[in-house]
Amino acid sequence: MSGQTIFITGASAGFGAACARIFAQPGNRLILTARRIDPLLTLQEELAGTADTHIIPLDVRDREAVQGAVDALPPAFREIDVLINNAGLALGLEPAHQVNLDDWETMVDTNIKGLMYCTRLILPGMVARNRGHVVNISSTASSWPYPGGNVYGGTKAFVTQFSRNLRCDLLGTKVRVTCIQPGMAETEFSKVRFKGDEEKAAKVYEGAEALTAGDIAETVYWAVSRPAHVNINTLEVMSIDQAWAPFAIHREKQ
Ligand code: NDP
Ligand code: 8X3
Repeated sequence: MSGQTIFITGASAGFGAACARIFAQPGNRLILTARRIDPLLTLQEELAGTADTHIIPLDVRDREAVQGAVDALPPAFREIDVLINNAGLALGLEPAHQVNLDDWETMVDTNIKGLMYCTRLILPGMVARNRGHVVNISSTASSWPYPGGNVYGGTKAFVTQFSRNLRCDLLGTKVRVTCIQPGMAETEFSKVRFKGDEEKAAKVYEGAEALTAGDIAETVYWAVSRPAHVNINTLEVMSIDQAWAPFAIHREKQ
């Protein structure tokens, strides 16, 4: 895993930052992107001496900015080997008929369109070099519905199916595609979902041992470090304290 150039979206927190830490090895070059520059600078400082890093303040919803960021990569960082499409978010848990439509739009723009832009702009180089790996962070919410998961789960279902379709398009090349579907993991995810309400966010994980960002980074690292002829298609990863619910049945009062 040395000599790799790794482009990570959403590297300012959670899974993305943990991926940066695990891939930070001598000889690797990390491109760390997110909207917030301060945590990226802190991470860059932390990783100094372990890997070369290039940080880019980037909102993946901004197609031109993604194009500009890819076009302006310094020569040493241009040949991307691994793209970790991780930037994403859930907003709210309201039922569909009460939800804030702007929140739905933000999730679509980030989780679907942002991931599309990064993939479309970085993939041609991988195909031209006949080498590369796209890792898409989906979710258990892509397969398993839950109340309030409405558009968030829908965006992650897109990520899962898009990953499979990419595999079809890339057949005949040596470019790999992996889709990771994590379950409940304690990061800034719930704080973002509940718009800064830390108490509500903490309740999501209360009394249970959630996955950590490091668990998911290890999973990504494992998938990427398989021999070049092995493609890990999809991995669903859950905490031991999480499982599926039974079917919900509404009963009229008896
Ligand atoms: P965090 O909130 O801790 O991290 C999310 C990251 O995404 C941040 O670095 C944030 O950076 C970045 N991000 C959000 N919006 C944008 C944007 N428009 N442009 C660029 N970067 C953006 O959450 P997680 O680490 O948990 O989430 C990472 C991914 O994992 C997401 O796709 C999420 O849906 C998925 N996931 C999370 C699970 C969980 O339980 N935690 C489970 C399953 C999947 P910044 O705000 O600085 O832009
Ligand atoms: C995050 C996990 O269950 O909150 O994707 O949707 S969940």
